[in-house]
Amino acid sequence: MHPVIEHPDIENPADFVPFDDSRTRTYLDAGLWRETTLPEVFASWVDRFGSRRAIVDDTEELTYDELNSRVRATAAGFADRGIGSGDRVLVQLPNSVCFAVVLFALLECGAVPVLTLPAHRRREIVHLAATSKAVAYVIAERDGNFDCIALADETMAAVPSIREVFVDGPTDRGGVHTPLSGVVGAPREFPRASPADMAVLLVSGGTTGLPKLIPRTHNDYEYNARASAEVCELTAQDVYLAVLPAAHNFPLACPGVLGALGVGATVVFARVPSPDQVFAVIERHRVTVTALVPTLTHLWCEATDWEEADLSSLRLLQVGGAKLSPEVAKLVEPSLGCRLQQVFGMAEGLLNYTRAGDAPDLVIGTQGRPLSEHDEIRIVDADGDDVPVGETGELLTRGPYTINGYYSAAEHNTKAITPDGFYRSGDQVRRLASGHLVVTGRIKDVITRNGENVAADELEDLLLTHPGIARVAVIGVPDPAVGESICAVIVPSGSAPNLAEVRAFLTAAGCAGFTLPDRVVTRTTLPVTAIGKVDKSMLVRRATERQVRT
Ligand code: OOB
Repeated sequence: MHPVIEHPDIENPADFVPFDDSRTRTYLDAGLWRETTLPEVFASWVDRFGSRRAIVDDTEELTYDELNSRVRATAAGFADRGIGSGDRVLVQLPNSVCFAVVLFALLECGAVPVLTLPAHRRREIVHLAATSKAVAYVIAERDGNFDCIALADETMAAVPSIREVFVDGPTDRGGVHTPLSGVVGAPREFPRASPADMAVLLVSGGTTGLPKLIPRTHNDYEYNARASAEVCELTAQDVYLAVLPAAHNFPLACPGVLGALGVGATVVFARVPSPDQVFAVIERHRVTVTALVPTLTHLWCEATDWEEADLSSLRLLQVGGAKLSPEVAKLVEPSLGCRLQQVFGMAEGLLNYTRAGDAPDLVIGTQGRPLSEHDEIRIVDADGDDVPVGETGELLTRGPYTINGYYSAAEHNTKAITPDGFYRSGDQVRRLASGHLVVTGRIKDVITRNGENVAADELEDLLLTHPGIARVAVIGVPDPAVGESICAVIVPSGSAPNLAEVRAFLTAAGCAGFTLPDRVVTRTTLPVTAIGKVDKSMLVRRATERQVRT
């Protein structure tokens, strides 16, 4: 007997591409999807774990019951202000109890949160607001020194669909800003959404161009978080630290905030990932699990040399978002005293995890294997043909929690999704016989110099083995003579090697002459994206500007 498949309530069919009936049946029959909505699962967590500690930040702490009361009052407050079923609402909040309350309150009243990151600025926010046709924007009053209200005003001026700005914190500027503290109403029941409809809009994590909106359905996102919690063996005894921006898929649902709350664990929100502040948070709350990007992982490992805090409660460090070098991977257990898990994921869906029982070389040297038996993986060459096991190609994927199209992007979707529904990840990977994937780079991260293709990531991997190089990004800089010239941007450790030394080092490592950098630039840091990945497009822009000036 098949459960009834409810069809999503689609405003404009071109905006949201749902799962088709056949795959919907497969995932329901396999018991992966539970034909439920996020507000319903939230209510079930409250029933099961009511008096346990749910969420904590640096100013307050709520049990599941207390969180529920806040969520229900805030949901009613949003509804009283005209926010209703299917309305998109931009959320841009730092890691905090407020973030969780707003997220669950919007879901409760049927709105679709558009989960932007605190580091997004005018360019991204205006684009995301316009594309989602958001009716409201929830922000903090400020983010460090940054005046978020000014950003909200600019966004409102540029995007007429936004009717109201809700502000967490003091709002003494009057007019259109509504203090979140006043968004309170009498709790009530809201109509149930379709589990097949979109629950949240995530933001794509690319390092080029403007971000895209990623519609995740109730069915698929609930499964995403629950299955991830199982793989990470999360239990009610765990304390999960959200230190990457919680609006990002990794700390939100892999298993993150949602996965942790789903098993009755406690979520601790921290705003600052630097060891001098966050190590004390780990000690104070006896944090057991957290998720980081590779650059932070390196920093945390190094910081254990001088920071005194007791990190003995940590049992699992998840690392993902960008390639973790084996050198840094090897540092995790001895420095932080916990198990490493590599996570290769994407907001678009597919997640790969190394598992507790995996041999050390798989944990150090691979980016894990797919979460679900129903994840379909293809690795294809430039013609779209499958490559043999062990060979490199582009990763295409389809499965129970991978999108069928970006939101409101019909034209782009014809390129991003194959005719049979596989998402083209743009990632270059190789699959081992065990099913584990090794990420070797981005398809587009290839520099074309004098008609020869040079893989940036291969040079980066080699350069990282140089003792004078702590971090490196190899980029192609437009050059009228050769098309693109090869530039190595280096963060030195100790004395930086110069161009001749870098070329000699790579030559000794067996690199061909045409792959050697034309230029070496030394920096104290590399720019990063909103989630902390090296921002190569920014480096290329800077290098290009410098070239124009000189
Ligand atoms: C995560 O999600 P996004 O959407 O910010 O970025 C996805 C892209 C992937 O397509 C890949 O290019 C890269 O980030 N990436 C990795 C990686 N994890 C992500 N590249 C190499 N090694 C890894 N371990 O970044 C994300 C979402 C959920 C969980 C973890 C990461």
